[in-house]
Amino acid sequence: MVDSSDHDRLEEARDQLHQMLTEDLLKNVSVLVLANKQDLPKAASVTRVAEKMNLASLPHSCKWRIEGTNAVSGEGIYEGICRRQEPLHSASACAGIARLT
Ligand SMILES: Nc1nc2c(ncn2[C@@H]2O[C@H](COP(=O)(O)OP(=O)(O)OP(=O)(O)O)[C@@H](O)[C@H]2O)c(=O)[nH]1
Ligand SMILES: [Mg+2]
Repeated sequence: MVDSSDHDRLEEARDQLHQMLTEDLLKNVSVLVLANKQDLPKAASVTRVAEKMNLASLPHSCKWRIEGTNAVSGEGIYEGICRRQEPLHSASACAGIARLT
């Protein structure tokens, strides 16, 4: 879960995610990114969070999906977790970013 309104720390989140995914043990994991605080006016859009997190550059073996959430109301969280069985977008499917907004 990342704070979409904390623009500076999105870079830190990006670096942490990409670093973690270089670990051998994590090489086959799927990634669900919850772009939280979507209700705040200064929040980056889900598309923008995906771009800032550089999701499209994750290794091709890594399936990922991004979902906008509001952790206060719960919006998006159920959808994000309950859709986990659905195929995630592969990193090569850049068009997936647009479909997720
Ligand atoms: N408006 C809004 N507020 C949220 C949301 N999720 C969490 N919060 C509020 O954010 C506050 C906590 O902020 P966080 O960013 O999680 O934590 P922090 O104190 O900034 O500490 P860090 O973990 O270092 O970022 C609490 O008051 C939560 O109620 C959300 O989706 N929308
Ligand atoms: Mg914070």
